[in-house]
Amino acid sequence: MPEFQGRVLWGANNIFSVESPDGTPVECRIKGKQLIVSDEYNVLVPGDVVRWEQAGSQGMIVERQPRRNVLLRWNRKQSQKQAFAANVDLACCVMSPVSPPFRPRFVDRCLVEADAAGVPMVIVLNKIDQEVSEDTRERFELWRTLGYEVHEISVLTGSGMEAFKKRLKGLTVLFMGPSGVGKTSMLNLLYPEGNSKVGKVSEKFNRGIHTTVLSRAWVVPEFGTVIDTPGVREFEPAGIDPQALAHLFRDIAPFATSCALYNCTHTDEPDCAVRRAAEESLIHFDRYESYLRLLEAVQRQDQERTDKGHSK
Ligand SMILES: Nc1nc2c(ncn2[C@@H]2O[C@H](COP(=O)(O)OP(=O)(O)OP(=O)(O)O)[C@@H](O)[C@H]2O)c(=O)[nH]1
Ligand SMILES: [Mg+2]
Ligand SMILES: [Zn+2]
Repeated sequence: MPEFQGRVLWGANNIFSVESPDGTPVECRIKGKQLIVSDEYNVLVPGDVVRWEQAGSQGMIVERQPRRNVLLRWNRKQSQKQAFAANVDLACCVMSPVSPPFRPRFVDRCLVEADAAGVPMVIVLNKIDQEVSEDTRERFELWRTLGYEVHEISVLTGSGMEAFKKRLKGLTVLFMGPSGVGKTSMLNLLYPEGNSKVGKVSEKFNRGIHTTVLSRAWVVPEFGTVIDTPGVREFEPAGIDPQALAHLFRDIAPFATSCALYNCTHTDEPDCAVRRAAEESLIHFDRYESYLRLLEAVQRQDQERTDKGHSK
């Protein structure tokens, strides 16, 4: 039986669109039960590389190749971690300044997941044709000083697009962020032929209306691959050990390392070096707040996972 290897572009209801050797997508199903892994909510995600056999006009997926990296989020409904993209060269956390509103803690969480997964991440501020507040500017400055790359763009006016395009060229990139920030608009600018649907921002609630419903990889000829994902209301990184969390905040890590207390959670322990640094403003109060809230989330995940009998 002829056998091939290709990337998963998207999947729905256990049918997957997989790249064939000539680039055209082939509809594939998973052969038997061999790919079912008990603790995974999503066995195959955009970017996964699979081996598949030709079966008439369709394909049968027989194996998932080892992943170079995988991005995870916590699925609260299922109390389980959920992969949403694999083998990504560059992840973009996309924000807008006012409509929908800028959400620094959302960005902090994306950065933590990307660092934990070993995926380089850039922060993209789209819609800079809109007013950018001083507070927002300050937060972006802070990320820059922490070594994170920032791109300020506007799909509407084209501002910053040339440098941004240059940065993405030749890569498999992922767009993630809240609904309505313009992820699909960015994709459409790079690949108008894809004709992807763009939605409006609700005037009443000042947030997106969840236009994109499926994570999907788009192969953009002579450019690269873009994985566009549905906007999420909340983003919770998954698979992170609460003890390791402080080390994933670049500005908190040095203090966590020097914290004399064994197993310190850096919350309310006396003599905690992190807490002291936050009180002395050596750590930005908002970043420390991000840490505290995320710590609660990953501790809660641990509990939910145990209750459900899932392993780590
Ligand atoms: N002012 C302004 N509006 C923009 C810009 N880019 C996108 N938009 C608008 O923002 C709205 C939402 O865009 P989408 O591309 O659908 O947003 P999304 O992030 O893909 O949203 P979901 O698919 O729901 O996650 C649309 O009305 C776009 O026209 C920009 O640079 N400036
Ligand atoms: Mg979209
Ligand atoms: Zn401490």
